[in-house]
Amino acid sequence: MVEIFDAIKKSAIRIKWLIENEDTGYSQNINATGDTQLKLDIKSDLVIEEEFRKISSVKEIISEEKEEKTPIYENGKYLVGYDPLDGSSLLDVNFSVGSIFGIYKGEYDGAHMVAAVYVIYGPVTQMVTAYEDVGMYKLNSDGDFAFIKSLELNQSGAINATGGTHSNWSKKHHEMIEKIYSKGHRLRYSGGMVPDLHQILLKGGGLFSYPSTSDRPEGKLRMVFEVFPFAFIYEKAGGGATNGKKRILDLKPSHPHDTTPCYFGSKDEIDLVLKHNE
Ligand code: P6P
Repeated sequence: MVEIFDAIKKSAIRIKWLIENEDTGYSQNINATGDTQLKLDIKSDLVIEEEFRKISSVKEIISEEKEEKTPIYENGKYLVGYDPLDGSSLLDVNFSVGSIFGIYKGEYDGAHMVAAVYVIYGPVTQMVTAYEDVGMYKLNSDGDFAFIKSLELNQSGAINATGGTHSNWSKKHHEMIEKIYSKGHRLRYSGGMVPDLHQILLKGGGLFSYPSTSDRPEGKLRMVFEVFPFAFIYEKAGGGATNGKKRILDLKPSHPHDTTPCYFGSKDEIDLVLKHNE
C-alpha cells in the first residue's frame, strides 16, 4: 500500500505543476461519462497511469476519463479506480480542484475497498489518506508530504453543501435541505466535490448532498471514482455516507461508470437523511 501512496504523491506533484503551467482549455475529446475533457484532464490521467505502471502490486486501474480498464501487473493484488482531476471545469476561475483514488481488492465496489486517498490542489497542496485512520498531509517546499493531523468528524456539524440544480430537486429533497438549514447550518458549496467535502471534514462536520434530480435520476457522482472513496473516508472519520436509503459502501455498481445519489456527513445529519427518506 505504501508504494501506491508514493505513486499518488509523485502524481500530485506533477499534476500541481501542470495546473500551474499548462493550458486549462478544452480538448476536442468527450470522456466515458459524456463530459468534454479539458487538456488537463487528459494530461493528469496520463501522469497517474505512468506512475501506477511502475507498481507491481497493482493489477489494474480504471479512470473516470477512460471507458476501459487498463491492466498493469498480472499478479498485482490491488485495483485502483480514480478521478484524475475532479472539478477541472473550475480551474478557469482558480477554484481548488482534486484527484480522488479508491483502492480495491478483487472488485470495484464498496465492500472490497481497502483504502481511499484524495489530493486537493488549492493555496497549498494537501493529501488525505484513509487506511487504518484518516490522516492529512501537506506538500512542503522540499517536495515531501508532511503529516499534519488526523481528521475526525463531530457528531453533528454546521455546513450544508447542496449539490445539483435546485429547480431539479424533488419536493422531498427540498424539505430535507430546509430541515438542515432549520438546525442553523450554513451553505458552503463551490461545485468541486473535493474542496466541498474537505471543508466539511476539516470544519467538524455537516452534510454534503448530491441527490437524484429530474435531470439526473441516478445522481451525477460516480461510484467507483468519487463516491466509494469519500464514503470510506467519511466512515473512517466517524461519519457516514448513504444513497438516501442504503449505506453507500454496501452498494454494487453494475458498470464501473455508474453514478448514485449520495449524502456524506456527520452521524446526526446522515440519520436525519435516512429518517426523512423512510
Ligand atoms: P453541480 C464537478 O463537475 C463534479 O463532478 C463534482 O466535483 C461536484 O461535486 C459536482 O460535479 C457539482 O455538480 O451539478 O452541483 O454543479
